Amino acid sequence: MKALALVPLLWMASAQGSAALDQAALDYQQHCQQCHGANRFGASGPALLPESLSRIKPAEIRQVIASGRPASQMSGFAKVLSSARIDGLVTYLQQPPAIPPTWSDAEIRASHQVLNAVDSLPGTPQHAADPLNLFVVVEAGDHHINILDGDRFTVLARFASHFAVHGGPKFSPDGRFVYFASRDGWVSQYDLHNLKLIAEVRAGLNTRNLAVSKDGRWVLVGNYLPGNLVLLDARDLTPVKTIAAVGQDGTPSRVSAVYTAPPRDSFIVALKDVKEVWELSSAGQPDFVPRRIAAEDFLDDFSFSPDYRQLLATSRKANGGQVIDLDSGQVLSRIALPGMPHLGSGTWWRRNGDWVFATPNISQGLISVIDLKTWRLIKEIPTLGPGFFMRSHANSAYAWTDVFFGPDNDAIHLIDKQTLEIAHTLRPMPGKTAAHVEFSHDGRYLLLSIWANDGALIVYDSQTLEEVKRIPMNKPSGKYNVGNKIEFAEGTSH
Ligand code: DHE
Repeated sequence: MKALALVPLLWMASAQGSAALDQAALDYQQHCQQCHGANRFGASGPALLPESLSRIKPAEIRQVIASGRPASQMSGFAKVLSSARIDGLVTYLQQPPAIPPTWSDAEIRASHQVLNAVDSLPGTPQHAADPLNLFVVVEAGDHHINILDGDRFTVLARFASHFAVHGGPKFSPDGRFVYFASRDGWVSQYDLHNLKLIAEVRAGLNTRNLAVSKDGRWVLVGNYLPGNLVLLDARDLTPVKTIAAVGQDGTPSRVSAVYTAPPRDSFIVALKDVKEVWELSSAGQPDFVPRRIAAEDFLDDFSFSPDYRQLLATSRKANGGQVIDLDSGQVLSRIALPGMPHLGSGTWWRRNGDWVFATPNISQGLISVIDLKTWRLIKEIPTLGPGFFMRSHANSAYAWTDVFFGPDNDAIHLIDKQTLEIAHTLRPMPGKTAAHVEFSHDGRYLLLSIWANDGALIVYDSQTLEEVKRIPMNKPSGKYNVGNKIEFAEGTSH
């Protein structure tokens, strides 16, 4: 891997490489910058910075430049640029820009747009659906959001999102507003009563996720680029404050993730490049000065215990997790988690009266189940391949988990929450990835994504496991039930 990573550097250092990069810079100006911005920060097209492209393999970048992206404005350049010049562009886009990218408070403010004034809109739902049983469904294939009536399973509204909405959208405590974060840093606020966009702001150049305070007054956004937290007024996303992610010793960091901890009336923040967890109180008149908790490792992701007093945190580089007590700030325990758990997508439930937490692992086909009293790993459940997401509901006997990676990615396992055995394996659309479920508010139905461009949203009866409805969609990814989310219900992600 290291040798491969050196290749572009060595190539750049050569006279041939440097001439090709100069040509690529010219090609970028001529063919790309109109949509992707002079500084590659993005405009009508997405940002093309190394941070934005790190998840995409060079071969895929090349394919998109050569052939375009279906259902988007990105056309192919294979007839305009030679193969060597396309290669040059691929390398150029993966290099940091000559001037390090910045996104200042002034730029955040300038990007802020109120599209509909909340005061001018009715304060009650202007549709006939149950507002607590609406689903917000992200359609990743063509970057759209669907609002679904959770009783009739019909689409009430569909609108374009910014490029690559990632992570769970978060809701105001009354369920009226939903807030989305895109990987390119755009935050959008949508009114579920009036089915209208309220406001947008670009809070960063590369964003991880956002959280809404317990009282619904604040939205806090965590960024990789620049490494900071951006505080917004939840009424209309007016920028309030930027908090640089800098460790106690002055080391700058990226933000891995930010979550709200309602019983603590605070935000909890994981930092990726310094060994600290931050707690920022949102109670009363908060100053948003972080309380620093020393961690034993850098944190990529974490999940809370049901009472929000402890957090189970992981570093993807390390082979394990650490349990941090948020009150005392002490590391309580270390847990063997062998396969890069995606903790934000884990879930907990009661088993024989005690809480257990279960998480899939991105690099190994197993589910780790942990006793939340002793923090002991009580079971590793082998699956058909590594998974991403896990979900359940207090009224369901099963935790549903996908096999996101590998040849069995069309399978979905239903784990019996008491025996911790796989009770059923479904293959809803053979050959197509089945992933991510969300239950209706009462737990009677659930929605499952067929994660493909010609995919679908499948509605199941959660008791009989019968298919109730299939709605065609373009790579539906996450979906979120308003009632479950605002109640921080057992089984859903927080
Ligand atoms: Fe996610 C949630 C991190 C890659 C789809 N993902 C999250 C959260 C974190 C996270 C910290 C919780 C945030 C929240 O909900 O507020 N994800 C990461 C990564 O570090 C990782 C592995 C690599 C990366 O570069 O980001 C990663 N995630 C992906 C994907 O490739 C997925 C499958 C497709 C995509 O959209 O990029 C993906 N992540 C999701 C989804 C959620 C999510 C759908 C929300 C899950 C939920 O049910 O709440």
